[in-house]
Amino acid sequence: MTIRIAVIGAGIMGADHARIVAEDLPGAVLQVVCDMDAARAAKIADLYGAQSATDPEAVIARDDVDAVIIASPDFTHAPLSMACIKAGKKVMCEKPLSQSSAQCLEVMQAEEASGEKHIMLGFMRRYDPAYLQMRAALHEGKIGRALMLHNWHRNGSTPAADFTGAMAITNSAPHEFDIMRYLLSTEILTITATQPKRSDDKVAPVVMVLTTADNQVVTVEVNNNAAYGYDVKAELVGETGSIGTNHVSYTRLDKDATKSMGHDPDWRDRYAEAYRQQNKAFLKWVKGGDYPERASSSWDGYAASVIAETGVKALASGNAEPITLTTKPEFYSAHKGADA
Ligand code: ISE
Repeated sequence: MTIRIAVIGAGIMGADHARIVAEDLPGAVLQVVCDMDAARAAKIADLYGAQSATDPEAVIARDDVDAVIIASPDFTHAPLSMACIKAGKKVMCEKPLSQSSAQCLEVMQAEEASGEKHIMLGFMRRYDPAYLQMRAALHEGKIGRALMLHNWHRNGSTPAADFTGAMAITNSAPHEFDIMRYLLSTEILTITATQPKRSDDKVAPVVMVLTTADNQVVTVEVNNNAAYGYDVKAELVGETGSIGTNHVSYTRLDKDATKSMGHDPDWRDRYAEAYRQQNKAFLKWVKGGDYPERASSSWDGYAASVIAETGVKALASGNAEPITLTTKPEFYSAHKGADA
């Protein structure tokens, strides 16, 4: 059975998910691309012979749509995920589930009331080979007990013109907030956040230090104006060793007595394989598989949202702020499922 997928949002991520579904996801067809900008929806849809639309709720309800990928603006993620639950459609929702943890709780309550999982979140680093090898090394005892996790998240320039320091925490850092919980299999207890001052009016980096329920320390630098390229890396430090990402280029240019390798322009290139694997896992689940063990669920989306909200508070207060999660519903307990 070919799964007919609707992609909601025809911006940077929606266009990339439409391409993956249409060109690199055997067993799926790109049925419709939906965007409030009809011309933008049609431009992407026409590339792949799909239909286009402008009403997301109507698209979600369509009988010829089996599953949904939400890649519309952040504020639409929770209400459209709720619409998918109501329509009985499984959804891969780009991060964040919501920048409001209260709204995440509403989605969780609706999902639990439906009696089955409907939502996978687009924290694609859980499907990135580098992070998976780091997690495997930890589980195989290669570095001993985890002590620290260092993260550097650098964009060449801010993803949006009105980007702020708080958005570095709520828009970019949720990737780190999710992957640190997945790598370390723990919850986060406290967060501090601070910024250096730039000499210009660009958004300065945000540096965060977090502590975990297993007495570990996690550092996160988010620099949305690194200038030199898209450069995301991490290092997991254990008691007997350390393992870090080592993203290499496909080529090295030797010229003028210089060796040089390029940085990726943005996340779509750096995480191309992760997005592909994530969407494969989503399709397998939609086709009747178990909920993917690696998947980031609505609970994980809620946890990332609480950490982000607390990080913004810490940036303002200058203090270490406690992170308080609600009791995890049994519904979201460790899911044993198959992954692609
Ligand atoms: C963007 O929204 C993403 O999700 C990217 O993965 C991240 O690296 C970037 O900083 C965000 O703005």
